[in-house]
Amino acid sequence: MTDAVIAATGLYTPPNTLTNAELVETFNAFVARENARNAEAIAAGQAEALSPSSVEFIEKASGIKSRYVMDKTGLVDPDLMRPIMPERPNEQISILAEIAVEAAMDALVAWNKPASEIDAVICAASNMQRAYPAMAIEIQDALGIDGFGFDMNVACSSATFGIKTAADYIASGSAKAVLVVNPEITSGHLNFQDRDSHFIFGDVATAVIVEAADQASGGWDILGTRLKTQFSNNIRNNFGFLNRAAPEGVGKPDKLFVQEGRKVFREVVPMVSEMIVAHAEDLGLDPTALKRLWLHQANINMNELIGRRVLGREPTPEENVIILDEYANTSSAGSIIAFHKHNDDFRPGELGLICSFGAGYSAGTVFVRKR
Ligand code: CO8
Repeated sequence: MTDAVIAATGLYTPPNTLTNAELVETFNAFVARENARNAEAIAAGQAEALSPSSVEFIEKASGIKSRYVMDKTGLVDPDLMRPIMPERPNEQISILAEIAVEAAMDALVAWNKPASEIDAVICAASNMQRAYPAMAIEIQDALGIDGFGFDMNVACSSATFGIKTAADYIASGSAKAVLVVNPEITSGHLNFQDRDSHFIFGDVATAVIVEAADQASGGWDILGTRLKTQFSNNIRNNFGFLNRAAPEGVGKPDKLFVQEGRKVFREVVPMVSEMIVAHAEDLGLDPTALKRLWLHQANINMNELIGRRVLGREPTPEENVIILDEYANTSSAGSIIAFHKHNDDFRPGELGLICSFGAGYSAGTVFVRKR
C-alpha cells in the first residue's frame, strides 16, 4: 500500500464581492415591492406580509459578512435576484469547468510539476453544471491530462470524499497523482428571495493534488481519512431531470436549495464532534494536540462548538480558522480554502484536521501531518 500526501492546493476567488448590506438592501427592496403589490390582501388578512432581512441578524446568526460571486449585477437587482450567466456554445469551456481549471492551475504552480503527471481528475462539488459529459473530463481536457476523470457530488462534503477517493487510488496503485477540484457556483442554486437562506452561500473553486508519498517532495502526509453519511431531509435540493416530468410542477420555478437550519445545527454538531474524536483515537492521535482545525465553513457558531468539543478548550482563532466571514458558505470548498490560506506556519511533524459536513447528512475527516 502506498501512502498518500496532499502535495499542493489552489484557489480561485471570483472577482465580485457582495456584502451583507448590498444583499439586504436588494432583499428589502423586493419585500417592499411585494408587500405593496399585495397590500389589499394583507390588509384583509388573506396574505401575510413578507418580513425584511437584516445585516445584524445575518452576522450574528452565521458570522458571514460578505461573499464572492461570479455575477453580481443580477443579484443586486430586486427584479432579478439571480445571477446572469449567459449560455456558452459547446465549443467554449463551461463556466464551472473554467473556474475549476483556474484553481487547478494555482495548485499546479505550487506543485511545480506539469499537469501531464496527473493520472486522474475528480470534480467533487455540490452542483454540476450538466449531467454529462462529466465536468471532470472537460477539466482534464482543458489541462491536457492523459488519464481519466469523473464527477462526484456529496454536497458540502464533496472535497473530503474526493480526497479520500484519491488517497485510496494511490494506496491501491491505480494512480500516482490525482487532481481533486471543487468548483462551487452556489449562487446559481440559491433562492435569493428566501429570507432564511438568501445570505448563506458564496461562489469559489478550490483544487487539491493528492500524490503518492514515495514520489512527493514536501506537502502533508494523510494520516487517515474517514467518511460518514446518514440520511436527512433537513438540507435538500430537489432540482433534477425528472422535475419536468411532474405534471404538478409545470410552469413553476426551478427547485432550489432548502434547509431546516436549526435542525441541521443541532444534529450535525454532535455527529461531527464525535466522529472527529473517535477517528483521532483510532489513529492513536490526541485530538487536543491538533495545531489547527480547518472545518467546513457554514456557520461560525457551529465551528466554535465543534472546536470546543474536539480540542477540549476554547480554541484560539489560529486553532479554529474561520474564512466564512469573507467567503460565506462555499459548500465543499470551505475547509479547503481555510487549509489553503492558513497553513504556512506549520513545522514538520505538526498535526491538523480538514473536516467537512453538510447535506446527506455527510461528513468527512482528513488528518494531516506537515512533512
Ligand atoms: N433577517 C432577519 N431575521 C431573520 C432572517 C433574516 N434574514 N432569517 C430568519 N430570521 C429570523 C427568523 O424569522 C426567526 O425569528 P423568530 O425567532 O421571531 O421566529 C429568527 O430570525 C431565528 O431564525 P432561525 O431559527 O432560522 O435562525 P438560526 O439562529 O437558526 O440561524 C442559520 C439560521 C444561520 C441558517 C443557522 O441555522 C445555520 O447556519 N444552521 C446550520 C446550517 C448548515 O450548516 N447548513 C449546511 C448547509 S450546506 C450543504 O450541506 C449543502 C450545500 C449545497 C450547496 C449549495 C447550493 C446553493
